[in-house]
Amino acid sequence: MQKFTLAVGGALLALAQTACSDTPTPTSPTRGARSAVARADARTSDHVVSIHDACDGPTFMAQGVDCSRTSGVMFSQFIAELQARGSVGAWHFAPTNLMLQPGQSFSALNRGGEVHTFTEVAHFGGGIVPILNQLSGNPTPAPECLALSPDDFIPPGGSSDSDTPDEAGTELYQCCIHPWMRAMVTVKKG
Ligand SMILES: [Cu+2]
Repeated sequence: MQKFTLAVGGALLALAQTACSDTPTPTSPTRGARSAVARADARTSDHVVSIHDACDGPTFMAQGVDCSRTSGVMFSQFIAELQARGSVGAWHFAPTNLMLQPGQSFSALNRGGEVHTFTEVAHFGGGIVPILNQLSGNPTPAPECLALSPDDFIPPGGSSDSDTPDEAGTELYQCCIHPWMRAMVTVKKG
């Protein structure tokens, strides 16, 4: 257990450093401004996919994992559930199946306490944290998750850019940190 927790903390720490390396100064005012813009984006979209987690701030922060919530699922419980089930229920997108009329827009809003991504992939796969890939049974990263830019990381309270798919069909979205967090967005035929 101790090995797992250290590995996850280290991986996410490395991830945070990588994610910030391209941005000049990721100070909290900048992040706050971006979140405000992002929330406005979510408000004006026709549909919103909510990003949920239940991280317990104190025990996650102790492992080097950023979490803005004050209580919830303790880090040890998170790892135990992931080991037992390959997923952690409170970490999910809602809805998991979104139906759009042609021309409608949508965005994803982070209502949790951790950073997440809402990344379109051709096929569901693993993300960028090897230990979470392993414990969730997604050993091979989705290629799209290996080509993320700093803007793809959605902080608590932030949202993805509003998107209006221009073709009927189904798109797949996943979190590139917690690869069991998945959603399908289907645009009906006009
Ligand atoms: Cu996530």
